[in-house]
Amino acid sequence: MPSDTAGKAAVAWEAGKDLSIEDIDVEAPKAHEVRIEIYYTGVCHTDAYTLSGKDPEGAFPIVLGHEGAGIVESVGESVTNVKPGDNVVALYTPECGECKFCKSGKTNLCGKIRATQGKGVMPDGTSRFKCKGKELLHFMGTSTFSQYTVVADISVVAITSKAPMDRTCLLGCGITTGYGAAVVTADVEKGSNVAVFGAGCVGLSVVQGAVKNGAGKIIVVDVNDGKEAWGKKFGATDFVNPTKLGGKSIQEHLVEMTDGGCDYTFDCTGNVGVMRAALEACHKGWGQSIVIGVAAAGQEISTRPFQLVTGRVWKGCAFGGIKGRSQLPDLVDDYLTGKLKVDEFITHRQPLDKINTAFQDMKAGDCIRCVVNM
Ligand code: NAD
Ligand code: AHE
Ligand code: ZN
Ligand code: ZN
Repeated sequence: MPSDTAGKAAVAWEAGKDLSIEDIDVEAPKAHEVRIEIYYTGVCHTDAYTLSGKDPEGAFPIVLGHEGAGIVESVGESVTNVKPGDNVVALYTPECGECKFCKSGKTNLCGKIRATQGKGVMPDGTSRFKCKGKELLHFMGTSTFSQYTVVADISVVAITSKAPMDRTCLLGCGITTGYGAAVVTADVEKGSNVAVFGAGCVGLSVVQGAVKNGAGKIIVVDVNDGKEAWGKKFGATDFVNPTKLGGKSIQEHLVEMTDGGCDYTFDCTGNVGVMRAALEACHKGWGQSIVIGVAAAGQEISTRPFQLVTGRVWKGCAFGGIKGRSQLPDLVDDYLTGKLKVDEFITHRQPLDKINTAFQDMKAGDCIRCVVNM
């Protein structure tokens, strides 16, 4: 039977404050739980969003982080899908295979532990983390900013040990999200015209997915001119800076560029004004706009209903619509055989004790992803 352990973690004690590196106690995994030694974690904008205090589900103190790779250190009773020593990626979108959602064949959202995950606790309603006598909350069912974390067994997938963990961690969110949005959620058709709003890790991954599916025009839209080269590196055909259109709206410009509108557009900014523009840049009758960006509490999207009456479709996805346990191992194989770019997204690296610098890096215009060595 595994016993309790201890390790370092970056703790968010309060909203809006820097993370603090602490020694924390990590309880042994209970039945259907897995304790992972996290080796590497990415830092995603969603971590910064929750830390900012704008996430209605955000509560403190908490161990953030949801883009992590590591090795299974121990397992609780009745765990059959992974074993100590397995290389794994933590999954904030679990896959139980049994719930109404998993069985529907229509979504990757699993309902089994979503309620407790959103409250920052394990499925039995308690936390496995303690620091200075206080319980710490879990985040997105993963809490990868800790050297040891405990997750539900349905929130972890074993992958080949041939893939380096300092890269596979990024498959825990950003890359899979954008790539899946293009390849699974939109299922972009060959020759179709695509516009990607926001060329961060998520947007560039959409570009990668659109290239894979043989899209025609792939137009990157970003307010940062530095993102033109990034878009082209991943296979975009065009770049537009919407602030440099001399008063013309971005939707009007894209409609002109694509003979009536795009077949698929993707919001990868989290800005509700951009989401509207992305919908309105779609082709009448069939254009689809996929919302990926996370907007803060209280923000709402709007458009004239006429946009939908005339056939445009507004939808969205989490984790790209990818089912982590079923589909992530194949993405790792694609990476190893050179079919999926991963290394190219890593622009910055930091050690755990510099994780606050990693957050600053992320907010700088030249950062695609910063990987933290735990
Ligand atoms: P990022 O900050 O690295 O990239 C966003 C890009 O958008 C930047 O290049 C920025 O210059 C650009 N941008 C900002 N305002 C713009 C505007 N008005 N018009 C055009 N471009 C604009 O972020 P990221 O890591 O790629 O994440 C993108 C979004 O996706 C975030 O909101 C994040 O929280 C969300 N996200 C969602 C999921 C999901 O499952 N739905 C998963 C991961 C991330
Ligand atoms: N708690 C937030 C929700 C944020 C959100 O939409 N999260 C995405 C993943 S972002 C990863 O970087 C997600 O998985 N959504 C589906 C779900 O079930 O949470 C809020 O705003 O309330
Ligand atoms: Zn994320
Ligand atoms: Zn399920």
